[in-house]
Amino acid sequence: VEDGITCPVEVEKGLNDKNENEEHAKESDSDDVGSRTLAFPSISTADFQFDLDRASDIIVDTAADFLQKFDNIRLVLVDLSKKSKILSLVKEKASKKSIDCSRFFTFVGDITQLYTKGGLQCSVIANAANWRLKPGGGGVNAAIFNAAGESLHHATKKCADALRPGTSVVVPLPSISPLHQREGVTHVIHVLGPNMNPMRPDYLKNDYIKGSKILREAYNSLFENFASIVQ
Ligand code: AR6
Repeated sequence: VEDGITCPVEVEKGLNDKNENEEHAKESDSDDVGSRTLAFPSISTADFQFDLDRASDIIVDTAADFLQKFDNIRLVLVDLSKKSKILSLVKEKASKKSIDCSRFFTFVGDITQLYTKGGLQCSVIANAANWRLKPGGGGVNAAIFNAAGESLHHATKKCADALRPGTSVVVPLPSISPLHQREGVTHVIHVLGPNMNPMRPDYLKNDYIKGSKILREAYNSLFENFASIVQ
């Protein structure tokens, strides 16, 4: 074990990892931690092609700042695969920063099935959206709009028409949505991150000064919006 690691280096919390999942399910039942939990994907690092090393620094920094300002909340970075590079980078960097690992951790699973498949209760989930806030496309945006059904589309339209890079919008998820009923998700926060993919709008041409600033703003906006729901 290296110096400076305050939490044991965690084994991957996968969907097949019964012990880890049961642990979280128990916590949730005892004090309703689910209503104070935000699950979020790594914004901009797949379709938008943002550098993973820089993104992981930004995730750990902004999460650590946020956890200092608010106790009583929990942040969970989610990705689909055990082999996720962003999850391992974030885990490694978080463990070196003395972040409380019960309040910030990584989880392997589909963000639309965290409770039913993983036993993890999260009332709020974030989406890596597109600027028009349109369903489909691919990645986590398509997964969330598909799982939530038409009602998320309607609810989103009531809240905003579009997003600027670096901003987010809270959408209360109607109780008729399957994602609300099955998974207990009460809010979706759409986040638009910086884009480094030449085939997508607002392409930043590898400008990581601008890109990193926008990614930081995106996470700060996401976490502040989450805090406003919980408070
Ligand atoms: N559950 C958890 N994580 C997921 C899931 C899922 N179901 N699906 C993907 N991820 P991306 P971006 C992870 O590409 O880079 C869309 O088409 C994925 O492995 O969804 O911000 C939008 O419409 C990665 O770690 O978002 C935009 O146009 C992370 O989620 C554009 O892509 C984000 O990957 C946004 O691109």
